[in-house]
Parts: sequence; C-alpha cells; structure tokens
Amino acid sequence: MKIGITCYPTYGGSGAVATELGIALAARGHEVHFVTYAQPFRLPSFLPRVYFHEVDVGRYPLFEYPPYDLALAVRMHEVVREHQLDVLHCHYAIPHATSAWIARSMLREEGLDVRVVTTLHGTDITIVGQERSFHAITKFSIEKSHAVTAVSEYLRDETYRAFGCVGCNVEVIPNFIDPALYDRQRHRFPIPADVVQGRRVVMHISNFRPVKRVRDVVGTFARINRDVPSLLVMIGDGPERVEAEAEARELGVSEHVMFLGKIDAIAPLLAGADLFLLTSDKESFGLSALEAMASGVPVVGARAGGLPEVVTDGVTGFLCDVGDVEAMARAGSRLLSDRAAWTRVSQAAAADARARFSEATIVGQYEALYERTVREPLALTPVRAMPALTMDDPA
Ligand code: GMT
Repeated sequence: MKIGITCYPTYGGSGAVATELGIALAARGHEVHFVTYAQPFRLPSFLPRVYFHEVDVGRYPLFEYPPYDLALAVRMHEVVREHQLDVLHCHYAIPHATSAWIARSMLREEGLDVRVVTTLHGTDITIVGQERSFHAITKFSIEKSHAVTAVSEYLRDETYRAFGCVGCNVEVIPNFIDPALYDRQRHRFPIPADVVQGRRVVMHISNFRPVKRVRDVVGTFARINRDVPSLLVMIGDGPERVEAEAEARELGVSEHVMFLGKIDAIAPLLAGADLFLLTSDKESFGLSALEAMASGVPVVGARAGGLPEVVTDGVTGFLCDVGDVEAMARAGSRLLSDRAAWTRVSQAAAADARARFSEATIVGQYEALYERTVREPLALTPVRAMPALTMDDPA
C-alpha cells in the first residue's frame, strides 16, 4: 500500500508514534510518505520506501499567522496525485484531518480520491479540540475521516463525550514499542558513574507542558530522596521547565536534579533508570510510561486518563490520585528500598509491555484498518445534532 503520514514532527508522543508506525510499515513493504513541515525527529535520514515531503508555508508579510493548514492541504493533494497514495493517515486531529479533508475535496474535483484515517492522540480532544475556537472544526474533521482511531479507551470515550458522537466508530489502537529497542540489557547507560555516584536514578520524560505537572515530579522526587539517595533525570523541554527548576531550588534538591533537554534516543537513558515518574493530570495514554515499562522501569504516576490502561496498579507500577505527591513518594521509596519488590515489578513491566503493546501486533492492527478502509470506506454515522460546548460548560 502507499500511505501518507502527517504528524507534528517535533518532540511529542504523537510524532514519535506516527514516525515509528511509518518506519514499521515501510519495513513490511509499504511505501510511506511523511508530509509535514520538518523531518520527524525520530526519522533517520534514509530508509528504503520512506519519503519525506516538506510543507513550506512561505513568508508573505500580510500573513500575521501563515496558513499552515492550507499549505499542508496543497502538499497533501500534490503528494497523493504524484504518488497515487491509497491512504492519508493524520496523527492529531487538527489541523491535519482538516487539511486532509480539503486535499480530498480538491482531488475529488479531479475525479481522484484518497482514504483519510485520523488517529486521536490526546490533547487534540481533551484540551485543544474543546476550545470554543476549535470545537466545531475538530468535530467536523473527525466526522469526515473514513476511519478514526484513539490511542486508549479513555480517549475514545472522551471523544464521544466531548463531541457527541454516539454512533460513530472510533476504534482503539494503542501505542506500541519495539521490544528489541526498549531492552535494558542492550544499552550502556550514558550518564557516567561518577555523576550518578551510586544514587538510584529517577526519570521523567515529557514536553514540560502544564498538563504534565512537572512540579509534582520534583516534589515527589524530593520526598523519595529523603528516604533513598537518588538522582532525578529530567528529559525534554517546554514551558514549565523553569517552574520545575524553581521547585527543585525551593525544595533544596537542585544538586540532585539534572535537566538534559530534548534527546532523541531515550532507550539508553531508560535502560539505566530505576523509577519513572508521570504525574500528569490528563494523559490519554502515556507513551513515555510504556517505553519505561518496556525497559523494565517501574512507573509511579497519577491515576489519570488512559494511564491506568497502560500501567497496572500494583503490578507494573503504582498509581495515586493526581497531585498526591506524598502517596507517589511513598510508592517510589518502597520500590527503591526493596530490591525483591523492585525486581518483581520491573520484570512484570517489561513482560506486560511486550505482551500487550508490541510493535508487531499493533502495526498489524493499523494495516488491517487501512485494508478495510480502502476496500470498503467506513461510513461514519452522522453525529447527532448537539449544542456547541462552551468553555464554561465543558461537560
Ligand atoms: O502532551 C504530550 O505528551 C504530547 C502529545 C502529543 O500529541 O504528542 O501526547 C499525546 O499523545 C501521546 C501519543 O499517543 C500520548 O502517549 C500522550 O498521553 C498524549 N498526551 C496527553 O494526553 C497529555
């Protein structure tokens, strides 16, 4: 099959999943065309059957806000025509699914067509999509896709709830890991022993957006560090990084916290971690938690969104109420000070990630979906008439 993939190419779970899906599809013999404004961060420079088409928005001075969604639609239209793509797979609803609908409308004017598959990742539904300015276009773009997937049951249900889509078929296809890559035996931990100084390694990876509650990561760590001497390794960057740095200073743990910034290859870092913290108040899936589990790192986090579908509380990690840093710290300290318990949870996490979220299984589910969609376009049942949500009434 010939598949176009559009995603946010910068750091973030949806871009990571989209890129790894494309790479895996190409390895299975499909032709994959990435259409986006920059080379996706996890995409190597050359792979057989993988192509990258850059979207150029231009710089006309009249445009205070250059219309990326239109430039993307034009590029999608061009790539589908030139390469006879069967499917355009959009990761993150807006603007990608909207641009795909425009591209498809242009193609249909010329007697051509393409199937549009949209994967919902999280904040496209739980935050951005529910803003007054974006609600109607998100709903429209979901309805106009031939097939829609969500990365967790939580996100599927949230889509139905927020957009009033009672009859449409949102299929859950979870995120996945490459078990050969996320294997703690395979890597050498890149942080030197004289930096670690025998401390246990606690890790957090995110884009440091408010939803991640990175102050809670530092707060949880500071409490763990009182019981078990530890080092907190913070990977990623974003608007709340300064808050996390300030929290570390206020709690007097700065010398035990390292901020590494954005890093592409996280598997070697996870291979040396003893505990992973994910304290978000909304997390549709938690790809970084899955990558940690696959690397044999127990996860301690907040019982929010789809994270309980990934982390089995008490078996592959521990989940506590959002914001309850005391409980998270107690769970973390217990794990780090009981070698037998740690080994049990670490092994259970690595095994469960392989059993439920292996690349081989999940990529097969996407392939089956494409085949079904191309053979017999899914007619999404029209969404029932519903009042527009307002920000004062998000229910
Ligand atoms: O906020 C992020 O972590 C980035 C965001 C994205 O779109 O890149 O992540 C969302 O998609 C990931 C991949 O499916 C999920 O693992 C994350 O849970 C989800 N983030 C949120 O729901 C906050």
